Amino acid sequence: MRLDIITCLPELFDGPINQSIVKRAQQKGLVEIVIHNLRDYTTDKHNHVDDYAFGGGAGMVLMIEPIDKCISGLQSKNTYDEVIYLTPDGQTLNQGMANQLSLNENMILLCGHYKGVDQRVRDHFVTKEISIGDYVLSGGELAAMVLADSLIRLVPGVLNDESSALTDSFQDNLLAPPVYTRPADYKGWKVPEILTSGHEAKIEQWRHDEAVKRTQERRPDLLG
Ligand code: 6GU
Repeated sequence: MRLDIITCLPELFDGPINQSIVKRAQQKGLVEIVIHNLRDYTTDKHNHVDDYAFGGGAGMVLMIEPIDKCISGLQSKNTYDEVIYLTPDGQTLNQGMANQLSLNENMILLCGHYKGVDQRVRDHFVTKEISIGDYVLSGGELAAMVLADSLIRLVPGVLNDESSALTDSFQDNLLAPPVYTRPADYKGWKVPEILTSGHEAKIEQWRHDEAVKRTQERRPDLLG
């Protein structure tokens, strides 16, 4: 999977996206993340990426020209399955969307900022608009990192067996069951006996029952 991320704050991507699982995925050659600084695609001498909104009002709007130059340049070299714009008025990300998107090979992620991007970018370049929840962030960068992480861990070979994506919360619309590790008795707080019984089928049944119970208690909306 290759992700081309377009941003006017490239330094933000020096952080979490280069750590841990995502870092290992890149080192293994399973995933390539390329950050593009919008400022590198400006044509004016002050390298402006944004301007005042036509019609007035507070907040700057990202201009179409640098975005066009960046996206068109990428599309002339590679074919992309999606051009995703991260925006609070997009479709709310969930595990089902992450599963589907993880099947794609190449995607462009466009991070909005300030008051967003010129609507013509959305009309003519963007194929999908995604939000990561009903709250407002200062820009699309954190949302792009959240989306990227949720996709990368689903790429075959990225996770080792012990962190299998199949048993995560939200797979099968169920929350994950409780987990325990040694010691089996800590200050009298005991691990459920079934988990140390060695009875595999019973343990699977217990985990499923606990997952359903937890989902009923915390997220009945997931059960429909
Ligand atoms: Cl994708 N962008 C911004 N700016 N805020 C958000 C968001 C995205 N998703 C939730 N809040």
